[in-house]
Amino acid sequence: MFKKILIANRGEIALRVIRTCREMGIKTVAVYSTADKDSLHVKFADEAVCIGKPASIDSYLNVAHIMAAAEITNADAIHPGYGFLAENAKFAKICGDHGIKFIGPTPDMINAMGDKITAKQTMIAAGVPVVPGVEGLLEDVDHAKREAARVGYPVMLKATAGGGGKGMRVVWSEDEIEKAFDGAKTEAAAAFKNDGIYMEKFVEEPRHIEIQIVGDQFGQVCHLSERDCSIQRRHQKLVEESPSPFMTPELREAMGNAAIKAAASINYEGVGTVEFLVDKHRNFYFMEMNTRIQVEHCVTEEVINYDLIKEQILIAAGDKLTGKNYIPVMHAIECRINAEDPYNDFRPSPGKITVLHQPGGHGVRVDSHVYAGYVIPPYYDSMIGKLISVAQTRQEAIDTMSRALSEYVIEGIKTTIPFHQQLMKDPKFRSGDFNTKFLETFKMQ
Ligand code: MV4
Repeated sequence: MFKKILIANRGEIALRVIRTCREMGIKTVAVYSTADKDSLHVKFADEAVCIGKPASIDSYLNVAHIMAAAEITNADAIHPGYGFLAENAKFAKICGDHGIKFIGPTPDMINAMGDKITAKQTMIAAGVPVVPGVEGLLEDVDHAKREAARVGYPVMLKATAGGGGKGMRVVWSEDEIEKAFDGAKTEAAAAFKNDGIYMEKFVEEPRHIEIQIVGDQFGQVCHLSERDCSIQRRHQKLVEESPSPFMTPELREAMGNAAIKAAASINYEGVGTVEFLVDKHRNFYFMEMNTRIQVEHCVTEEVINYDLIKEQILIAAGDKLTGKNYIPVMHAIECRINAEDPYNDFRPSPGKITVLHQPGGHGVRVDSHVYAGYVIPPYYDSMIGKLISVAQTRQEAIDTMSRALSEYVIEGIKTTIPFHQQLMKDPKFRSGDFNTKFLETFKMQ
């Protein structure tokens, strides 16, 4: 087992990893930017090393500084968390080259899923359902026009280096395609330095349902059931839950098996998530695979009673899986608490938290790095915590969430708490009748 893990991240996920390490008797090293010197992850780790100025590029993305911190503290593994370097194959390779275990998949596995066309071709070969469309890149506008006529409008143009909505366009008819193709290409080139575009049939009003998987170093892959992440705004998830209100035992079995096939086809090692689009007829299609721990991993932990960070560490150290898949025995909901103003187009609201009271009690979990007096820096994402409710049924989990939200006091900044309070009362949300378009028409009262 590892003796000392460096956490190449900040905020709540750094704290989350430190907590499990402490339970496992593993020493921890925090790294931090000058903007984060007063952060809890710095205080709670056994050691802490400053790795640079506030901008991510100078600190949490600065590979040389992070490797130097690992060498001087004698860390034998690095946990990347999510975001920053978590899906950076070059960083995973550099860790290996320095004899430091990267807690996650190998560089080859990260690359296989990082390029979306490659990933889709791998899925087709593995027998995982994908959205019908064109295999490979679109050469030019004329090629796009010919293929769109064959696939049938509406179609979607996507960036092969994309994910998260950048370089993506819906095209409803031929007269729109030239502008959409050029726009997607320009946007992809600017965002990813890769302007490769491909085409799919547009799936209307889909749900976003993802399957958590885990694979060991010996080729065994298991699934840990689904999370419904359909409550998103501009590709930012705001609420996740498990089980999905749209799930059936048959669909779970089929999607679970597809996710296992997807991961097993690349001999996947570590925890990962296979994202699917699910249409109203319960047809499901591979969308992409995330080769990291995700923000919303907690809802899975709560419904199957399983520490996913501990599992990541055990697998990285060479433990074998039992081969068992897990089905939810509870219902969990996660609300992302962001320093944003929901009455003002979710505008970021960094600054000092003057008063803080976090909820507690039966069925409530808070994963957060903030405290009274903490100043939220403007340099990073605006998530300041996650509130998770757990109960035997969905209705009870919603009621527990409403109660917990009503106890949450954060003064000095604006937060997404009022949004979540309103959502928990929404009849459509309460009935489970929602898809990825739900928030487009949601209005704050
Ligand atoms: C789609 C789609 C409909 N049809 N692909 C959004 C992010 C990127 N990973 C893929 N996305 C989508 N791909 C086809 N063929 C609709 C979306 C989409 C979406 C997906 C999941 C959650 C929220 C979304 C919001 C808008 C569009």
